[in-house]
Amino acid sequence: MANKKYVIQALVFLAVISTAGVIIWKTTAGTWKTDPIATSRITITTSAIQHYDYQKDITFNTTATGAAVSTNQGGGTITTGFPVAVHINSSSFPTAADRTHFFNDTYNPAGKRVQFFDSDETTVLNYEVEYYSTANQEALYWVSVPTVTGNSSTDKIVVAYGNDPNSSDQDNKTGVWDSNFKGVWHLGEASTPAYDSTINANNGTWSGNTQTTGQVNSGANFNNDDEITFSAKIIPLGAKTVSLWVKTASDADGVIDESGTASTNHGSSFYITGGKLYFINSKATDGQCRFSLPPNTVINNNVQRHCAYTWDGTTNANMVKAYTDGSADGTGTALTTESIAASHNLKFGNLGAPYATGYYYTGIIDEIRFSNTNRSAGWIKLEYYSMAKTNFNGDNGVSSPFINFGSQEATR
Ligand SMILES: [Ca+2]
Ligand SMILES: [Ca+2]
Ligand SMILES: [Ca+2]
Repeated sequence: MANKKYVIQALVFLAVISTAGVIIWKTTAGTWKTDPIATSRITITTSAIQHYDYQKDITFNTTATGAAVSTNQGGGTITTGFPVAVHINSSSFPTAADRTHFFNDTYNPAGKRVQFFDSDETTVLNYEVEYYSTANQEALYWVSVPTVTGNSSTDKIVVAYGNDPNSSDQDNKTGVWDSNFKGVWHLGEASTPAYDSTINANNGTWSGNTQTTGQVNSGANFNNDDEITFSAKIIPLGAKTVSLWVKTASDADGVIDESGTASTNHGSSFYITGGKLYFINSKATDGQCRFSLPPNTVINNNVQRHCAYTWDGTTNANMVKAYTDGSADGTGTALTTESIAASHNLKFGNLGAPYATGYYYTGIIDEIRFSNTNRSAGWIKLEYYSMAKTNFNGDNGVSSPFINFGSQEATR
């Protein structure tokens, strides 16, 4: 970033001495370009879209034919944006020559030299690279979109590539996940640690798990004796959202846990019984359930399911909510509020001690997220649709696309 500032200052100086002139440069495609915004040079950075060779629109459809979300999601600034999964492959980049421009080891090493812009083609968007392979010509980016407009088919961002005007990595993963996110685990690793992409860096320890195809890039496989453990209690107290993808091989046992079932245990558990992934929260005072919410939907084994749970932290009626595959799927009411930390440090794939024996999960888990706020129904629906078509084994049978990729264009 220091280098970038230095270059920006140099360009500001350049503007002072050349205000009467027209700035031109030669692109890597071999054509000369003039600077269309030379008169506002003070705002330009070296990552201005004109400094790349190619651009492609990424358009969001939140109308009834897409994600069917009527309200705006995200905030007005980059740091409170909505994270969208952008999957670059032969589907989104169907032309082989276009993929060659994107997957270019000179201009885009490790996938971190491209730039995402808002629709104004000026506002730079934060992004995280979860996966990038030149050999496979496939990549998975998380891009923070300032606002995804409800009931719109024209809202878009732009990816710019070809050329490397900054000669420095442009990714900024902690800028993608806003301060409401308290943990985001992509589970794309093959071994310890299980990285948390948020600024909190709550990384976990793999124990026996193997990497496998998940819903979004890789996920973690659990075969009834594996777990990912943490050295802290991480599920937020009170208002919270917990979401994940599961593809079960068995219809029972602990998926996420900071609690147990004994009278002295308290905190949140996510536990499958009877084929339903319950959200259970127990009280510190007597260990009894504050609430126990089963979704309406039975999770069928061997099917990717997006499961999300929210609680506003109050005892108001029906403010504990379950969502399955982006749709409302049951509510509950908390008996009391929550003010005491959970009994056990966080675990994925098992219940906390003393219940570690016999309560292991069997199946795949991917993309676990914790937030310290109860996300809206629209937010959760968009999370589902943003991720539903990123399955590296196919597109999950989702028939109403949220993301559409335009054709490659020379930068304007
Ligand atoms: Ca993943
Ligand atoms: Ca095992
Ligand atoms: Ca089990």
